Amino acid sequence: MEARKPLLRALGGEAVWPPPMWLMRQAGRYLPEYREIREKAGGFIALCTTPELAAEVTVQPIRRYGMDGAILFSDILMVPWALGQPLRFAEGEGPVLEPLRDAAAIAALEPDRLRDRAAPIFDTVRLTRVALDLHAPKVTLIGFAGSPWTVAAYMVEGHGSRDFHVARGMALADPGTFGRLIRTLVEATTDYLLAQIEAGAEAVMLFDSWAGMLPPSQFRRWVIEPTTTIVRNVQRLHPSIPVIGFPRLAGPLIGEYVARTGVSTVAMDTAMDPRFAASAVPAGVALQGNLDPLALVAGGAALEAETRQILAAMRGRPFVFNLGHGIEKVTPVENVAALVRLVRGGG
Ligand code: 1CP
Repeated sequence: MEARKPLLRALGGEAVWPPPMWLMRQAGRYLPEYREIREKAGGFIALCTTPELAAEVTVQPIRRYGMDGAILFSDILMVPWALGQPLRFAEGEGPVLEPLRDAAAIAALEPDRLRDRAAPIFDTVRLTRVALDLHAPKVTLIGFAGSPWTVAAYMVEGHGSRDFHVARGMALADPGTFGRLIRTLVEATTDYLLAQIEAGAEAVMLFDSWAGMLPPSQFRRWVIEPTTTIVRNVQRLHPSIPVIGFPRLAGPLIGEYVARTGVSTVAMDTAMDPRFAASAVPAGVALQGNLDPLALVAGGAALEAETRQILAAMRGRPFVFNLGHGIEKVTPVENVAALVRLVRGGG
């Protein structure tokens, strides 16, 4: 029964066609039903930590579009929050953390308290799984976390940034201190993903949105090595749970990333040529991606042409259709419906 879910089959290395699909940030502000619940919750953290509301938002895109995957509604920055770093989501400004700049601040993080603080997030996973088993038994529940490099970049910088100068500077100038933060995050992220799996997540994804700003030596040290440890930790206890890696803008390092980390599936970003990825990654490893979110905003002929090109490149191999980055807030809901019809048609 489990193994028959199309998304799990593809993540497990089967060439399912038409490919299963879901979209990064498929729950969110482009959906009127999301905006309604967000309003009701008050704030973003309140929404992420109120299991009934977060579970409702997680299933909204399933109800509206019938996606193959439901991704837990939460945020990569809920791990720093659960480690005790003050976090707020300012309206129209994105996340704001109290920046972490020295060894003392890193030593004050509390990995021992993560499971306690993040308990409502694991309850969301449990509630969502019950709802899916009941109403959408073919849908796979995906848990997630940010990868240590990307999460550390936000923790050090304190907010989003075009180039994360402070974090990259610390990684180069004081690798001992930065390494300590990364080790804390490896431990915390492992624990956080294991708890999601224990609560019912059937696959997990590691978002490394800022992987591509590092030079190769730093990419190996801060992206590949920590990811490898987390994947090994998860697979040791849960060998059948697929792990999806998203090393955004890794470019030609995508092959090395897959070979060394042992991820089951690699998510391609918008800039990645799917034909290159197919040649760089072993045929048994699934690829996921990578429609330009702006093609989904544009709709019409552009959406159709871009979608068909990806489908043609991926036909015959294990593949999950997705975007190359998160859905844009201005995406018309009817364009998402048109995309689902296109992908279900198989190109
Ligand atoms: O007010 C709101 O509604 C806040 C907008 C929002 C939403 C809907 C944020 C703030 N996070 C989320 C949800 C979210 N974030 C999900 C939910 C599940 C789904 O996909 O439907 C996921 C998987 C994330 C992951 C995430 N958060 C990433 C990795 C993926 C990516 O887009 O690169 C990153 C980098 C973040 C940080 C973050 N959280 C929110 C914002 C606006 C940002 C980006 C901040 C920045 O760099 O400027």
